[in-house]
Amino acid sequence: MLVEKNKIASHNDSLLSAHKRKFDFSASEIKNVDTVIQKIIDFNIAIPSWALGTGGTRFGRFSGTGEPRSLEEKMEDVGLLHALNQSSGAISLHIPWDIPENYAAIKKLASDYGLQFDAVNSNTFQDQPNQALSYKFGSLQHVNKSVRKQAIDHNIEVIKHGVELGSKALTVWLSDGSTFPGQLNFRKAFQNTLESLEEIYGALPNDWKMFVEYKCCEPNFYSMTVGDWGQSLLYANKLGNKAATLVDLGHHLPNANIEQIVALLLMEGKLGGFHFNDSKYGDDDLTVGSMKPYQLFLIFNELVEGMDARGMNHAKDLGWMIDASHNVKDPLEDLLQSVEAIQIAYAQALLVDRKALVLAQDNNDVATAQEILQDTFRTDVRSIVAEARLRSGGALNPIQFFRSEKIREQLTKDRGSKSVATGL
Ligand SMILES: [Mn+2]
Repeated sequence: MLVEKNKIASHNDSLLSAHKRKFDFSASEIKNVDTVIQKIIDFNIAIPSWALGTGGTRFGRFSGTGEPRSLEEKMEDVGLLHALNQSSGAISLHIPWDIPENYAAIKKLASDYGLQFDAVNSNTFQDQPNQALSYKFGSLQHVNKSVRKQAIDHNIEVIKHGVELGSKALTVWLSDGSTFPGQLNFRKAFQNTLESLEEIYGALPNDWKMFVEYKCCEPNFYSMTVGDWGQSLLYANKLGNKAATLVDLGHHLPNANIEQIVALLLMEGKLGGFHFNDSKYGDDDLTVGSMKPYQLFLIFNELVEGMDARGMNHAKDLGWMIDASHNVKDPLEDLLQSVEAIQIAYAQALLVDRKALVLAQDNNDVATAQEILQDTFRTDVRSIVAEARLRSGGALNPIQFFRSEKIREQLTKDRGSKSVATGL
């Protein structure tokens, strides 16, 4: 389903005068507002193919309606999001849930929707039907070489799919670890994993990156073989220039200072990409910015400062992706909220008075440093983000448009009320 441009235009017309009032006020307070808006326009966030259906918990899954039944329909959904916000112009595929049957047709569909293919994701955290060997006791770390080989081959196959589609990165997230003390020799598990990753790394094309994602716990509850940024960085450093750490906001122990992790990884040139979500207790996979918006802003503050210090392009030099699961909300509405939360935090980070902050830091003026950050965080930039959407052809209020145009109802009519997104 393609959103008609004239419908977005009439939606925007109906909201224009109220928007203009708010925008003129906000813009008058911001230096170089057009530069800020252009940076927001350039900044796209990839949508993972698994976030388009209703997720579930280990207790149950309560499906929505009109969920995408195929890769083509998942792309249709991302195309819808991108049409509304003009900032979701990439999809991240999960193999084997989304194996393309016809590369040319899928690439044509992507270009019809204005989408790129972001990082491809491998899956050795579950067994697939007809799989020869089980990952019950790990994959790349496994004590049995043949299991490791099977997992390595899978990752290389994922790279091949990505090459056909024009992806430039492989994200490896491992559920490997142990659940009870004594189950695993940590050093052997690390070395097996490193050797396996080296083989996968060897199959990466020259212009590709490998993102090593870490997670503190779950599904293993005693040790994770890539459990934190230190372990991920060890692997990435040993692997080489094409390997980097991927930070998923939900994969830390409670109260971890994620902004500091981000700052140091960036300093080392080893931050590869981001998985955005939010959480209160663990890997809750909640809507970005719904729990800890100040933390999100502080992370973006480090990202902008650190990327500028290295002369990096904000939009292109790191991988930006949402990684969330929607148990009670419409996935598309949730993703629209998530993208907007990211844009707000990014816009605010662009507004931080860097010179004043450095001066305050150099003078140990703690109160001023705090004032600078909090004052920026409390600045309402929603109309600036809306203006970026307006200028790039998106909707001033994507969720309002989604509802008033009855998009979910139309998808339900097309796909049925009992469709289940593949892979979940
Ligand atoms: Mn993730």
